[in-house]
Amino acid sequence: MSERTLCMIKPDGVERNLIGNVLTRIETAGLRIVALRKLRLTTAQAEGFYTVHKERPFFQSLVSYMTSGPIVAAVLEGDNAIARWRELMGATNPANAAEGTIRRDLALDVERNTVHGSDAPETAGQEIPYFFNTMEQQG
Ligand code: 3AN
Repeated sequence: MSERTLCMIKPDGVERNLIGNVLTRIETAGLRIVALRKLRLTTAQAEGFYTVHKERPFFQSLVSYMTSGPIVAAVLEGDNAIARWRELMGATNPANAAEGTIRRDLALDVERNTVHGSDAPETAGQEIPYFFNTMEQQG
């Protein structure tokens, strides 16, 4: 079944000129890029995005990292896109990520792990409109 998911290239990826590397992996895997933008999150926007983690000990550090520089947000589409994008990303901690995944190949540590992907259809349904309005989702 065709699905959509939110992808982010986080500040460590943008800063190290890895946008093209990540987008190439996405396209090579056969996922379609429906929408794409580069932006810098404000503190309030990063806190809002990661609100499910607000009680976690790493929350403040995560927000400060996510606002430290620009990110790239994208909507990806394809059969089973949510699981396929998470498979391409690899495990949250790059030390545990499988060979050939983005996090294994490119991530720095569990916080600066280069990419984000929605983890379920409900999350994708909240995260996509966080970055893209209806017209921007028509690509
Ligand atoms: P994922 O990004 O794989 O869905 P989540 O949703 O559990 O993982 O975590 C969201 C983000 O919070 C991660 N991408 C990472 O940047 C940060 N994070 C998660 N766990 C830790 C941790 N133990 N220490 C520091 N940062 C973390």
